[in-house]
Amino acid sequence: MNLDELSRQKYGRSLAELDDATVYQLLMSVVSEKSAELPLNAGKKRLYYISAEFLIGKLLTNNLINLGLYDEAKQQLAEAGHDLNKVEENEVEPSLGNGGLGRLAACFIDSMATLGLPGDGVGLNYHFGLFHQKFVDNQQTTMPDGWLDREGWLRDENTSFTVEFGSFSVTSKLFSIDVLGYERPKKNRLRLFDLESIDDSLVPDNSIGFDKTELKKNLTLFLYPDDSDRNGQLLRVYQQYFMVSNAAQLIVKEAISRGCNLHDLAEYAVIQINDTHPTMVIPELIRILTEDHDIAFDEAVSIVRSMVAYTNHTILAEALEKWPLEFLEEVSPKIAAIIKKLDELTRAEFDDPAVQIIIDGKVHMAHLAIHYGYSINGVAALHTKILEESELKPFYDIYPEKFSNKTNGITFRRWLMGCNPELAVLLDTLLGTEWRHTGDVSGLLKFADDDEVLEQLAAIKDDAKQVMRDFLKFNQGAQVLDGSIVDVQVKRIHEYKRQQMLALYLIWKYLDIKNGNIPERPITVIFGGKAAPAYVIAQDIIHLILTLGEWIANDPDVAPYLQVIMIENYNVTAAERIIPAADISEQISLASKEASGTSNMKFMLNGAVTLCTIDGANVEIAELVGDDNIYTFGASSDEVVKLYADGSYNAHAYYLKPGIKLLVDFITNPQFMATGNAERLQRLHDDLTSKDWFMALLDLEEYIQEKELVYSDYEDRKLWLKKSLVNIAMAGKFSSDRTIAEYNDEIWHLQADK
Ligand code: 7GP
Repeated sequence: MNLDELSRQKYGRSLAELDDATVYQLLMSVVSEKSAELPLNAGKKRLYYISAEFLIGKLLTNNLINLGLYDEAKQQLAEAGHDLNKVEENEVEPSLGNGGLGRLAACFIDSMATLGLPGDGVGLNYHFGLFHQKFVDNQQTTMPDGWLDREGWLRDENTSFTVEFGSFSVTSKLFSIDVLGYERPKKNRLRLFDLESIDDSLVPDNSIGFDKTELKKNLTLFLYPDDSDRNGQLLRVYQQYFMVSNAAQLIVKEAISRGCNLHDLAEYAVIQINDTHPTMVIPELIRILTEDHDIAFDEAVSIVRSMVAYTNHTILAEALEKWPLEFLEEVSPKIAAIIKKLDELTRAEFDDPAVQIIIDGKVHMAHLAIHYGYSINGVAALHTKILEESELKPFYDIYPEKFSNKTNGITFRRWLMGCNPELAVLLDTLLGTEWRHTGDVSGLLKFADDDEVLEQLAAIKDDAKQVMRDFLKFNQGAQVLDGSIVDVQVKRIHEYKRQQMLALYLIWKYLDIKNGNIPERPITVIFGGKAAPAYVIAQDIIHLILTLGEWIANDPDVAPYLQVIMIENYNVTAAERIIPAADISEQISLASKEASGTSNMKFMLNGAVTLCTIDGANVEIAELVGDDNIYTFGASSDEVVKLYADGSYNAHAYYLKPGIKLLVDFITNPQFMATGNAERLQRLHDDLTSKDWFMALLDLEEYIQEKELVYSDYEDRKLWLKKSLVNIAMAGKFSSDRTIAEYNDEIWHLQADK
C-alpha cells in the first residue's frame, strides 16, 4: 500500500497536499476494496447473532488493524504530516446501538470473525440512533441522530423479503457491513435490514418526534422509538417482528442454499438472541417451517427449540419485555396464534403459574425464549447465579441443563490496540506480540517491581491524558485541569448505576475543600452517558451533575482543585479517547443490579484502578487482581436482595444521618437551586429523601471513605503504578475472544474456518 501514489492516482495530488477529509476518503476506499475481496468464513453450520443493537463505533482504525495495515498507514500518514486520529474525525460514528448490550454485540462479531467462526450479526439499519444529546441550560436535550451516509461502509446485498403484518405487508432491503477478523483472510458480515418504503422526511430537523402510525414509512427510522404511549409500544413490536421475520427468512434461504432439507435445519443454523427483543424469531421460524414447508407443528417446534439460544442482560423488571397479546394479534395474528399454542403446550406440562408464557394477557418474552430455546445464559458469574437462584429460579428448577454463564468480554483490537497504541507497543516490547492473538498479557506481572516499566506506564497514561484533553477541548471546549487525577464514570444514566451517589460525593468534596482541606492534586471527575427521554429522574441527575459542575467551576476557592466534566453525547468515539486516560474506574451500581458491566473491563485493560461495589463482573475483576489492587465498598448483593424482599430499606432514616442530610440538602439550598432548574432539583431531592429506590444513601458513607482512600493512595506513585500494572496484566480473561470461544464450545458448536 503506497498512499502517496494512490493519492496522486485518485486526486492528482500528493498525500501531503490532501486535507484530512480527503485522506479519510482515500483510506476508506483502500480498506473497503481490500475487505470486499475477502471471502466469507464458510461452514455447514452458521451462527446468526440477532440483536436490536450493534454499537460498532467508527470502523477505519479497527479495519486497518484487522487488515494488518495500521502501522503502515499511520507511518505513511505521519510522513505526509497527517495524524490518523484527526483523519478519523471525519468518519461519522454509526448510530446502531446505545448501551452495554449493543457494544457487547459489536465486540462479539469482531471476535467471531477473529476466531474464523462462520456467523453474522443480524439487525436493523436504523436511519437515526437513539438521539444526539446536547446540553442546553444544563439539561439534556435530544436531537435527531442521523448518521447514514451512503458513501460509508454499508453495502447493498441486493436481497429483499416480504414481511406480512396483520393488515399490510412491506418489502425489506438488506445491507451489510463487512466484519473483519484480526489478521484473518476471511470475513463475516453485519447484516442490517431496512425498509424499502422508508421515509426520512417524517423526522423533523430538530426533534425526535415523528408520526408513529405511519408504519410503512417509519419502521426502521429509529432505534428504540419513544414508547411512552401505545403507538410507540406497538411500533416497537412491529420493528421487532420486521427484524426477526427478515432474519428467519434469510436463515432458511441460506440453509437451503447450503443443502439443508429443513428437517435438519438445526445442523445448518444456530441463533443467538441478544436479550429478548428478537424472541419472536421462535414463532416466526415455526410459522415458516409449517406454513411454507409443510413440516408438522410438533416437528417444527422441536427443530426450532434445538437452534435458539437466549442471553439475558438484565434483571431490571422494566427491561424484561412483556407485550400485551392484543399487540401481537395486531402486528401478526399468525405469530400470536403460534404463541398461544406454545403457551398451551407449556400449560399442559407445568402447573406453576410463574412459568407460563401468557400471564394476565401479556406475553412474557423471556419465558417464551427459555421454554422454546435450548440455552439461556447470564453475562457474569454473579448475574447468572442471581438468575438461577432467584430471578428465574422456577425455570432453573425445570431446566438446569439449559442455564450457563458466559462472562462478557471486550475486543482488545478496539479497546487496546486501537484506543491505546502506545500501551500496545509497550506490551509488544515486553512480552512479544503473541498477546495480540491470545489476549494473554499476564507476562506483564513480572515487571510489577520494575521501576523503568512502571515509569513507562506512567508516561503512556500522561500521553493518553493529553489525547483526552485535546478531545474534550475540541468536542465541547472543556479545559481539563493540569496534572489532575482522572476519575471516570461513563455509562447510560440510570438510578441503579448511581451517578447520583458520585454527585453526592462531589458535594461532600466541594464542602471539604471549602473547609480548607485542599487535595494533594487537582481532581477531574468525568461523567458521560445518555438518559432515556422518558426517564425523568435520570434527566434530573444529569441536571444535578451539570449544575454542580458549573457551581464548582465558578467558585475560585474550589475550582483549581476540583472539576466536574460531563461529556456531551457520549459514544464509542468518546470512550476511546477517555478510557485510556482514566486513573479511576467508577463501577458503583447497587449490588445485584449491574448484570456485568463492560466498561469496567476496558478501564482495567487500560490501567485504571477500579472503585466498585461487589456487583456484575466487578466480582471477577476483584478475584483476579486481589484486594490490594481494587477498591470495594458497599452492601453485598445478598444484603440488597434481602432489603428488597422484606422492604426494609428506609431512605428517610439514612437521609436523617447528619453527614448525609447536609449533602442531600445541598441540592435544594436556595442559592444552589437558583443557578439551576428548581423543579428538577427539588424532585431529585424528594426522591432521594423518601424513596431512593436504588439505595444511593445506603452506601454513601462507605463510598466517601473509600474514595478518599483511593485519592490518597494515588499519591504513593510507585504503589499506584503497580496496581495499574496488575490490572492490565490480569485483564486477559476479559478478551471477548475468550467469551466467544466459550459460546462456541458450549452453545453453538461451529466449525472454525481455516
Ligand atoms: C447491559 C447491562 O446493563 C450490562 O451490565 C451488561 O454489561 C451489558 O448489558 C452487556 O451484557 N444491558 C443492556 O444494555 C440492556 O439491558 C436493554 O439493555 C435494552
